[in-house]
Amino acid sequence: MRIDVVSIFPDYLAPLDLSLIGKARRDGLIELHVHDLRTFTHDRHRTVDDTPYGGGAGMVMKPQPWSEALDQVAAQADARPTLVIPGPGGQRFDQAMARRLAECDHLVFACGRYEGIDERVYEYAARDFEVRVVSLGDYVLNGGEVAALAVIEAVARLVPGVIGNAASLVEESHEDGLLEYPVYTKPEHWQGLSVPEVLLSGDHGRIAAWRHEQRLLRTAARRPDLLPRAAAAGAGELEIAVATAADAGELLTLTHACWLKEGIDNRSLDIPAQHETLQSLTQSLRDWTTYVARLDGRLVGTVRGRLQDGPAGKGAQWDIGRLMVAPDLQGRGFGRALLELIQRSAPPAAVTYGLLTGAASEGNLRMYRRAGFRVVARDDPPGTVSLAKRRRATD
Ligand code: J9T
Repeated sequence: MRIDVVSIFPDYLAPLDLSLIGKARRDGLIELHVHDLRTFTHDRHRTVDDTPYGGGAGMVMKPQPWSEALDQVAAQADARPTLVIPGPGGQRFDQAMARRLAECDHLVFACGRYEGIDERVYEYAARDFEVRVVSLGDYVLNGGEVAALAVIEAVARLVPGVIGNAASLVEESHEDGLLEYPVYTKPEHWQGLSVPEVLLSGDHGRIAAWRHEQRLLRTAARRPDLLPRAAAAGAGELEIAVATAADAGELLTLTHACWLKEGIDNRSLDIPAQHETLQSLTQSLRDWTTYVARLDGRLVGTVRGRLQDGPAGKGAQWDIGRLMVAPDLQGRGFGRALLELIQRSAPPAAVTYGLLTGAASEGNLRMYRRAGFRVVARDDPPGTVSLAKRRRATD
């Protein structure tokens, strides 16, 4: 792969001589050329910027040095290169984009400074390049150089041969939409902190299951926006996130709407969910892991889980509750998807799943039986059925 970078601060790109990327260059896997934009100016002061037409703060990069720099790079290109212009107004850079860029034979980076590059440069460049404006995220940098470094590092390591161990590429964060599991090395005890017991067990099945659960938990806690694609696959167009206090109002409305039907089916007005208040519900969000599911922004479903001591001597149980789907959207598999999600979110300590439903809630009972739950108690409390299921390593 050939990479060209055009910048007024070529020294900014010096780190590309180091580490894996530096080695890839020395091994001939990556050919890197850094160009100083000022060498394409023709005045004594080597001017690259000027005041904006229409007024306003700051300076704008002049088009002429850019056209000459890009002409020179294009003249050295075999095919049509991709021109990446880092900028906060660009398409968001992610692992999928890194994979696409890693397939290009020739990438060119145009690093702007000041208030931006004269807009005509983008059009001009499109004659010889596939132009992509790329943003690292929703923040502003002083120039495109640091962003170019990040993109080059993410892309170059995907070029075959740059990273020795191909498996380490596959196993990484973002490759399958989930964050990485936590890792530990020796010593086993350090500063009063221990390595989780499961990792020392030598039981590869248990270790794999634990790592998967950790990935789900971590993704739910830190990046719930990634969950709909990964953990909640099958929930269709539902957007799933971990509930926050900001969801409490809508959640309360959904709870009352869903438990009205439960109350009618079970001829009961003393189901706790019917008496939930904004206050009690907000408190419950602290005690439980609660997911909310939205469809086009509307909160249409929820489920929650909490680790409890199981029956005496039987290990901890992941208590599942408040599985709800808005009455007008039932029967589409959303409930099943939420039930699946909450089971997969159980922490490693859980050996069973448990839940409770109304004795007359036929639909619920059918869904839970299909999901592998079996009745373990009746009428405790009166009018309810308790169901449980052993957790399998593959859950
Ligand atoms: C000048 O470039 C930037 O400020 C920039 C580039 C890429 N991503 C960003 N978020 C900002």
